[in-house]
Amino acid sequence: MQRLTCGVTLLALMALVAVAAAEDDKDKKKDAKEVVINIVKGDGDEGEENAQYVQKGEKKQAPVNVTVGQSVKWTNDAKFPHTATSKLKDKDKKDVFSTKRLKNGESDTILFDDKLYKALGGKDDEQIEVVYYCRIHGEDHMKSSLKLKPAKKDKDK
Ligand SMILES: [Cu+2]
Repeated sequence: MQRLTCGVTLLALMALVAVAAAEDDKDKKKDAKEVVINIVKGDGDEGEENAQYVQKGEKKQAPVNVTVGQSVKWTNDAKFPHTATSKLKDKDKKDVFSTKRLKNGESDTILFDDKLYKALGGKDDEQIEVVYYCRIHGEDHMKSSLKLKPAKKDKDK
């Protein structure tokens, strides 16, 4: 009887582990799809005009790795309105990408697909640096970058 109980317990445990592993995979896939950057107040009295672009889970601004196919979601956690706008402009002098004007608490998401990678100057599967800034406060106050690299190609090609 004791052995039976033991076996059943073991089976239940194995099932739990399997479920936990599956959940883990799901989380990883979700993480892999979207990069989250929070716009937060900078230091000092002029911190609102010198807000920082900080990746979720990080403490300070730094270039953020993005793989082609991922989305980047910018959320404004600061008081003043801000944007995340590509430094690069197209031939009509329009932003290659830009979030909308984000008020406190608002978010905007941009998909960095292959088309956008190429529009940003990407080619030959090279990683590129994508500089962006805040259109409202200017790049002297708010500027950061993404390191955008193509996804690994499938083996069959
Ligand atoms: Cu700003």
